[in-house]
Amino acid sequence: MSRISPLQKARAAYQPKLPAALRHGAAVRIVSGEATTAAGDVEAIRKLFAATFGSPVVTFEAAPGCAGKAFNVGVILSGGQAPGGHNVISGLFDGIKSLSPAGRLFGFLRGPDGLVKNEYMELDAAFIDLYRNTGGFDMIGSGRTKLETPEQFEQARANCEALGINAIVIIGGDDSNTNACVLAEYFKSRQIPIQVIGCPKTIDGDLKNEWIESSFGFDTACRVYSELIGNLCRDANSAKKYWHFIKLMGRSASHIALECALQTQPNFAIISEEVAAKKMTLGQIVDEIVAAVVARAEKKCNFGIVLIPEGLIEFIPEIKALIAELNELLAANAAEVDALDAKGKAAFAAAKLSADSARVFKSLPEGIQNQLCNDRDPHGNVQVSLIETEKLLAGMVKARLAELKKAGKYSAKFGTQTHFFGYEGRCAAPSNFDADYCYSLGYTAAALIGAGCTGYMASVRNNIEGADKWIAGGIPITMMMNMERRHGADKPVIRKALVELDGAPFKYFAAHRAEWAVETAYVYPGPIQYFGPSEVCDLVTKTLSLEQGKGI
Ligand code: FBP
Repeated sequence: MSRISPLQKARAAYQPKLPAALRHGAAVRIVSGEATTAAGDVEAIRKLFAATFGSPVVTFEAAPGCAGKAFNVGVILSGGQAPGGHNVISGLFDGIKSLSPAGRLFGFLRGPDGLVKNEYMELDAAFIDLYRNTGGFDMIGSGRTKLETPEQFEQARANCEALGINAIVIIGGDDSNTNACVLAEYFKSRQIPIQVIGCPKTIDGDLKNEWIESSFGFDTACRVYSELIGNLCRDANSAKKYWHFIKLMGRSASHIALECALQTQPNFAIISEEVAAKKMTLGQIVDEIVAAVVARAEKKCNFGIVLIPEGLIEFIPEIKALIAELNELLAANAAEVDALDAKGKAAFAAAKLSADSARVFKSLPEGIQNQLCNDRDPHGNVQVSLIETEKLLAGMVKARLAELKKAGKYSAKFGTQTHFFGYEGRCAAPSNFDADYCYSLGYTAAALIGAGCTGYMASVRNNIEGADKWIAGGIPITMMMNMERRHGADKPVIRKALVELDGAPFKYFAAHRAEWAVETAYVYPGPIQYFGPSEVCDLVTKTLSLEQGKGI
């Protein structure tokens, strides 16, 4: 790293805060709760995880002067980038060293692949110092390889044994933590002395439950998007000539869209989970946006902001059915379809689809019809996340307004701009919250390793309070699992958290959205503040604040 920015230099000196129980090091006193079960399908989970099932939730108490033993630990970053990953590794490093200075940390390179292929580097103090409080996963890289086969587990065992590694820490989302649990079970059931600990990562915010209040990176990513949305709100309100349609990353769940709506108060925000619950059609969504545009036009406000969650398309029942039919149809006629040009493929689909799906397909703009037929993954499935829903909705709203104009029911001008915010936020320098939270998660992982735990996820709770009041400990991963149908088979998985329509964050949004639709009630959050008064630097998300019963 040759040249660093002044902010990065100043930020390197930031000392993340730790929960009180970890202030004296990662050698802690363990407080064990009751034996646990599973989130669902208890008997099936018990059977599949006979060695690790039922472990108690553990929390820590400080044990000043207590010494630990030397651990060699391997760490993996898994899946999409999320701000704070480097701080999890720094916290883990410092925690291991607090147990014993002889402890060593190895980083497996480019994700789970590194563990299987034995591609690694030892992480020493000087190297760790280069990455403290920085964004990104470039320290050791990440990857999306799934760790799930016995062959991979055997490779992992052999590679760990060769390096003298006693524990593996997997930093990942719900799937990666599910795999961490399967790996822990594999080792424990065979008396292989390698512990496995998971850490909850993903900007999507969908890895959370009673014990994991949020996944790391969600806070920072939402702040970056909200800053950008706030800037667009201000631009819209200044120029008064555009409606901005903004798609936000987040895969299936709409947590990011909801949090950004709570931070910026846009004119319209779609929450996919509500669309699915109300079985809304694309036409109904368009109608609702049109109603807001018309209402604002009556107040001479021919501008606005619409937030769209990345996963929306799959939550619209009629589009979900269309995509499923298209997947079957195009796969079954692959040879014939492949020989056609883009237009020909769309015509083929329109002719062969069921009447309902053909109607929906024909109602879509030509560009989207082409995307549905042409942009397919190696398995032949539509690549839903590539569909430009922001352009789709902007185009459909425009077409509907043109009809209204013809009918003499609307006379204003309607200009649009479209945006997609996703990658912009995934590698931002972690906010104070994420810097502290991630460092604490890494340190907690070290404490769990020191206490001999395996099959646990590091948990740092009570995040609404200052870090000294945070509760650090470990949650048995089996406790978060249930059985779900995946690729034609029943699999044990961590239950994904979607936006709850009876949860406080959605209720707050629902109670205010009618006013935000018509009024110009924007809030401009501005950029993340790393230095300055605590009330602007040490914030938590609105989602967390509302979920924990505090106002916003
Ligand atoms: P994770 O679930 O692995 O944390 O990934 C988050 C995410 O940023 C999603 O929001 C997005 O849909 C996806 O990754 C994009 O993946 P890719 O980096 O492969 O384009």
